[in-house]
Amino acid sequence: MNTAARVESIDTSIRRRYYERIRPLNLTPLWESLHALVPRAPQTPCVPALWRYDDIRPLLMESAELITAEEAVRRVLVLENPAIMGRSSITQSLYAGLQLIMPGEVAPSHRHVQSALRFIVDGKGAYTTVGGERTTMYPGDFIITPSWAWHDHGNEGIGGVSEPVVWLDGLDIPMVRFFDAGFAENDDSKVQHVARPEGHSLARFGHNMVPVRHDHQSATSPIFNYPYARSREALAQLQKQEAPDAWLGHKLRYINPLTGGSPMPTISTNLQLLPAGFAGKPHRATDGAVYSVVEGRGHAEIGGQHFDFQPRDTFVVPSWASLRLTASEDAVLFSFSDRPVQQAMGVLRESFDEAAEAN
Ligand code: GTQ
Repeated sequence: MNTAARVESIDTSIRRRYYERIRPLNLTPLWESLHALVPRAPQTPCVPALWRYDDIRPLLMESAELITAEEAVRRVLVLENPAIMGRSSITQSLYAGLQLIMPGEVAPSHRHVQSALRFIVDGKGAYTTVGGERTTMYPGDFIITPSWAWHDHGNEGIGGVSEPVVWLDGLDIPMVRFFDAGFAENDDSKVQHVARPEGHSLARFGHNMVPVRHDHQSATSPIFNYPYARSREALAQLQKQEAPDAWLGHKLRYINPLTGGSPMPTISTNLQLLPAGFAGKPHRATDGAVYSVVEGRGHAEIGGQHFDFQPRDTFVVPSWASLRLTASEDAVLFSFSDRPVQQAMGVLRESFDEAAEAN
């Protein structure tokens, strides 16, 4: 027998004894795990899931009787992917949660390396202050807290309305944890000093114009509130003017006006309109995504599983799971994913062919 033939016929128990001998030296044989380490196609442990707001809202309101926003620092129910419970992750790279702030409450000022987005789901009259500028939050607004920016939230009511406000938090917590790059600080004061008038960033950067002399250096967009009224108006115009894309409907991505890239370095965000009667074709991408339903009812078929959605629901589409969207009424969906990171790595893949349903 030549060497190769002799080795191929070796008893696996001999190999196992060898593995036991190398383990104390912190060594492991690649050939036992190679296929799992470099799979032929993405093998996410995450599963599709939908969180019904009608189920969650009473539980969120109950949380306000258990703990104040101030004691909690952030009173949030974390949306955990059911297949990876205990990791505060909705996908491997993204965190999502529903944050509640009651009238009169304050969520004290702090800052951290993790970037956050807020997508306002329910109620109005709350504000967030980011790096010295305050913005009042309305349903459907997409608001950014950049990495390391001071931020506090409050709810003082507006126009005589005083009601609980709930938003979807999306953060890159799992990414920062993966890189072990997290730092955080509490502020000296609970509420930040407001240094600039409300709407200042939007006036400077939010009209397809930017100040000729500005010193914005950050990797995050200089706009930190993308108001729903404006984004919705764009979709309404498009709906009148052109046919919807067969896969996505009318889908726009938010941009950093200084770069044309995503408003946040780690998270891309989108708003899409599915016209009543829309029956989209299946598509998939390696960036798993979180969706928040703003308007309308419809259906998402995610990796072969079926979910009916209605306003304020949240659902998650795992990496490389096929997604098919249909709408019985005009429906508007906000979504976010780790796309900019995958693009920076050169690994983003997506498929819009008719065969996306296979696998
Ligand atoms: O509002 O600062 O859902 O720091 C998780 C961590 C929200 C926030 C979250 C946070 C925040």
